[in-house]
Amino acid sequence: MDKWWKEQVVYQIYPRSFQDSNNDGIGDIPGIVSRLDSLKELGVGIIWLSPVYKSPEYDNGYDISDYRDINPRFGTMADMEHLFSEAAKRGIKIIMDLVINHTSDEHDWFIKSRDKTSPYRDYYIWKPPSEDGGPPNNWTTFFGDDAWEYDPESEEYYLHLFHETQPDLNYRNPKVIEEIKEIMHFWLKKGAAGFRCDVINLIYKTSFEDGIHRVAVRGREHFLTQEGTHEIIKELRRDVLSHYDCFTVGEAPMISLRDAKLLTDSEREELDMLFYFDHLQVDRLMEKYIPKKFSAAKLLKVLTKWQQGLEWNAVYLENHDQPRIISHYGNDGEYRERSAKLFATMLLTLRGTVFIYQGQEIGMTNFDYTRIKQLNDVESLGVDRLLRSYWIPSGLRWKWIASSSRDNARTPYQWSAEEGAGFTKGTPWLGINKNHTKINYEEQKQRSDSVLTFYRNMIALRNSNNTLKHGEFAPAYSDRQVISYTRTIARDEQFTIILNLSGKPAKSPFEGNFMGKVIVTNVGRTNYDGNLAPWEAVVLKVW
Ligand code: ISL
Ligand code: CA
Repeated sequence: MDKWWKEQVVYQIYPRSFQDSNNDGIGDIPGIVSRLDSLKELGVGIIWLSPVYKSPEYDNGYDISDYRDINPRFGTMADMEHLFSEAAKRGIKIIMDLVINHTSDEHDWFIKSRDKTSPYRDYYIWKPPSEDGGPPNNWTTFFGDDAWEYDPESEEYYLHLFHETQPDLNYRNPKVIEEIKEIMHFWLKKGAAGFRCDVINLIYKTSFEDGIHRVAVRGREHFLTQEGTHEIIKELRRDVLSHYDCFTVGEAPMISLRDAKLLTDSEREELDMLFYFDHLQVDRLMEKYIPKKFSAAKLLKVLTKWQQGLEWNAVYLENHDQPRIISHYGNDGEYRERSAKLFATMLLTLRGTVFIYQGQEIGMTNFDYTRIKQLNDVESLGVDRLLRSYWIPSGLRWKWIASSSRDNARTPYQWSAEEGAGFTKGTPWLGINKNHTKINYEEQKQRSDSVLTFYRNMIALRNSNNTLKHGEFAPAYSDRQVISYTRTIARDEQFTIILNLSGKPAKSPFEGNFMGKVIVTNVGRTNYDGNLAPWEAVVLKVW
């Protein structure tokens, strides 16, 4: 059998929004334990758990103040150990979120590093002001601000590529790398089956020269996937990961295919797979937020580039940083369920390890907020400031932010139609979408034509079919509405997948002379005649 992590579907849990068990309005670990049976029924084999470590939560846990302890708002270490064992009883493994590009500014290391004479000073990137007394260079963060924060005590700046409460670690310091190895051993010994490696392609900064002029993330050419990063990942794999039966999936903003190959080709022994972003930016300028026209043909081109370009992919359409796919590329109104099933079909027929994000399996939509004050996300608020500095009027700012904000994916899970959506009986930390009365797990669990049932069936098909897991991907057809691709194991089996990514009827070129048995449909089709209804997905078994 190939590597077990190529055979299973992964389910990402964002703990603060999944299930609250003590009615403080925040999801927690005991809440996750209480929902494990629903994940088992769904057919997932691995959970990716977003950070539950001690944190002041300026970036909702991606700012860690103690890697070896649990945020009391999520529970205790005993709760975490109980989650590992309860998941294992159900044959479910858990990978942890490894956030090592930066820590929280409340981490003990950083508190000590504020003292210029401390041995921890060199754990971070401290620099004196430039001649004019300003920041050491012109870099800017992923959240729209300057990347340097001045510390009047020690009269130097420290680097942070994200929020100012997330100081970047210094990977030129071997002591930092040794600390990270110990943290990885700690969680692997606890039972973690591997790691999702947060912004792993940013960790090594080759130089601190000014970056070329850009609107966002200025200076990236000095820290995006540098040679030093490859060396460190190889070392972590050699000294830690290779001693356990585990896997890694890197998250790599702005990654090129060339660099992604270097990070994931198996003979290089670095990462096992990678989250890239291109396929979710087909209708966006500058990574996110600024919309441009969607093109189905462009999406197939991008999917093909990555499906054929990498030895193995991590395939996903949603996570805690992305808008809900049916609101982003689909239709979250009249054809909500049908378009949700279309994207389930796309996701579960692509080659690679499949990642499903909580709520995607019940067709949750973007939030129903109407103004920026309702948002929590530090990125959305930073982008609003950045757009305001370019005199973008507030109405347009809100339109762009509402369509891309990370809070779209962070509204509490909609378990039932009751008040609190079955997520909490307290006041939720983030507003629950009012559409939970219609879109919820309980309502769909028993319904044979629900999005949830469709995901369960697609996952079962995927889990049982070698061609859908390992078959070769090839583009078959595309136009402004329709994309089609095949999955093939030579002399064994071939599927053709045809997706109408539009709200209008469409035709595909396989009309008439096309043979193939319908094995998946989201419109109750029994035989295929080349016509496609709005948002229709069909999978044909050709031979
Ligand atoms: O999608 C993004 C870039 O296009 C950003 O939303 C995201 O911040 C970036 O991908 C990095 O994400 C990761 O690191 C951040 C944290 O805020 C995100 O939640 C995490 O997924 C800093 O740790
Ligand atoms: Ca709670």
